[in-house]
Amino acid sequence: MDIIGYKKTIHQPLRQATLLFLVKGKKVLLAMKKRGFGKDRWNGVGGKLNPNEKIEEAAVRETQEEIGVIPLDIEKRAVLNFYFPHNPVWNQQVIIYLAKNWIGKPMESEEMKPRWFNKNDLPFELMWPDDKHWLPKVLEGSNINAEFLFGENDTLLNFNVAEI
Ligand code: 6OG
Repeated sequence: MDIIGYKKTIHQPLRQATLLFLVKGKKVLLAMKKRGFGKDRWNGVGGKLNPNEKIEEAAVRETQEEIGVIPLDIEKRAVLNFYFPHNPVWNQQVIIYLAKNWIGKPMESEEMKPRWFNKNDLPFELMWPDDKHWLPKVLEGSNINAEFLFGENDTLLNFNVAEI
């Protein structure tokens, strides 16, 4: 199964989700997901849109809910399409944002436990397998469009990453 072949079998637009990273100088904030999709992995913060919500509103709301800070001046930096042919309800388009300014101090919630990491020392073995292919580029300043095809057990089968 390749990405082009699988995309031909999909007839509705991908459901959207947000993913936001706070950055401070050489550091980036990741959060350990404590439950649900992506449990036990470090990731940015985000989630699905509520009905009638704009994507930027969802990015801000999810950040506030998950780590208790209100991001200001969010920058859209990547669009990632994820395909899971063995479980298509997981198919999603994730919009990546960075924020350099925010109100409040990151704190733990029921869903996420935040921690600062050096941008050049990220815990990729405890992150989604796609992250190493796009997150360093985004943190260095690139804008990215990418697509990833996953197999069983979150195995990354195929991907395309374009800097735009
Ligand atoms: P909820 O379903 O819990 O939101 N997400 C991914 N993040 C990374 N880094 N890699 C992936 O590869 C991802 N797939 C989804 C989007 C899920 C959160 O996880 C992100 C959302 O922020 C497959 O509401």
